[in-house]
Amino acid sequence: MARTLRPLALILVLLLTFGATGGAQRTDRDQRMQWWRDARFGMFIHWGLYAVPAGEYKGQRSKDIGEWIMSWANIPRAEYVKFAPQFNPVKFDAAKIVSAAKNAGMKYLVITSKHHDGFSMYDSKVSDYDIVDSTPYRKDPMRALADESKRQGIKFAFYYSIMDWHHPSQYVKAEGKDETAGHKNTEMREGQKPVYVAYMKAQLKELITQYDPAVLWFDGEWVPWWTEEDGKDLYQYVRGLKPDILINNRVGKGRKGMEGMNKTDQEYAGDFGTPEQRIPASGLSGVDWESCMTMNDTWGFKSYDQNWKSVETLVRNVIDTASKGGNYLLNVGPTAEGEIPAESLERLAGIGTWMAKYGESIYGKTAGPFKTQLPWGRATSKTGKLYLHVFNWPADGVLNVPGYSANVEHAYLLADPRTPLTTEADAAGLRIRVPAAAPDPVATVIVLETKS
Ligand code: H79
Repeated sequence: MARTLRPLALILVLLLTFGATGGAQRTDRDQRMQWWRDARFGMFIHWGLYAVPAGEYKGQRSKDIGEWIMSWANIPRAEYVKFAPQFNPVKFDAAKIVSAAKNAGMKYLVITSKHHDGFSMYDSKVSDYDIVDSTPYRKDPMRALADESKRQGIKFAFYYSIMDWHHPSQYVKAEGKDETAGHKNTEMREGQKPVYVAYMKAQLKELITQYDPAVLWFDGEWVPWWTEEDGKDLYQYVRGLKPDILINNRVGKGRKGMEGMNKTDQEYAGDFGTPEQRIPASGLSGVDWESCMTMNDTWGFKSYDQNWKSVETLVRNVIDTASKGGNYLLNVGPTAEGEIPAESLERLAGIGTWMAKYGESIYGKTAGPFKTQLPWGRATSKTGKLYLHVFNWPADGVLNVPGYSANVEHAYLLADPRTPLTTEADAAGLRIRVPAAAPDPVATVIVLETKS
């Protein structure tokens, strides 16, 4: 009995862990995921009313994230709405933002249509609390961004928060907190959930039918009144409106905290896992995931956050993520005037310089074959080719690839394909003779072409 049960149990666990959602065939899923798996690198944009206070309320500053100011500064709705008449992003330039993403080597962008504060960044017909109806700007920047993305050939996508600090269905019940302020959890008023779900569905229908987003990136799903059943229903609703759309795992209750991958006790809604502010320690085979990360310590603009990551760190994060089979979604937080901060633009340009030279090693590539992490860097691969990303260049002119025994036909620097590198195989693995000095201080890419 036990003997026949064991394989069945194993199959069940595998199904629960890697199963696609909503009964979709693996092939359908593979088809709609294809562009996203190839893309590997996208831009996250957190932009909303919170850019007006820019991390400061009545002289109070915080280490906390900018878009959560309504929560950490305990701002009641009636006060927070006063940022709307001050929001006039006259320097917003869709072409400049899309070009910045493209030149950085990003293949898609995901922008906040509505964050936890409940303010809609597009012209919604089911709310007046939006950028067209309640700010002096009176224009729809999402329209401009969607159009410009199409023009420049980059995928356009929306973030949407389930938790809503503005909607009358929700309120806050916490010691010392205003009932109408922001908080990490909202309570749902008796009988109001169907009203709120109908509101979300009306907004999602507007977003999908009018802007044709490639992805819906949900968030704020952890509130106690949102259930996995609600998540599955919303997933099906969104997919029904656009059959090939991609939906993250925060639509339902699958996500395991900031680690972002799904819990494995059942089948959860969503097409990909969402680690936040981290890159998994090792590759995860057979699952799709995307690590989202900030360039400094905030998502929404804060005037005084200067804790910027270096270009070297950011490029290596792109590589690290791709080497583990995931995507990297890197955030920018435009100001209330509508501009990406100069520090972010500089970093995007720096990443772009590296990507222009070495992008082939990232796009359409997946995890390398190594079981343990390489001592000097990372590896990505595609049938017949292995890309070695060297972070720490060897001092003795020999790069050791431990445990690697494939038959290497050609070895060369990706930036110099016509100069062959000498390789020798031995019991310990492969040895590659390399130039004395690192050709690229951020990451040099060596290509190994193998016999298939
Ligand atoms: O939009 C950005 C942030 O505003 C938002 N997600 C990114 C993409 C964000 N939400 N929360 N946080 C960041 C940090 C708070 C996490 C917590 Fe929880 C919410 C701690 C407890 C509830 C979710 C559930 C994470 C851990 C458990």
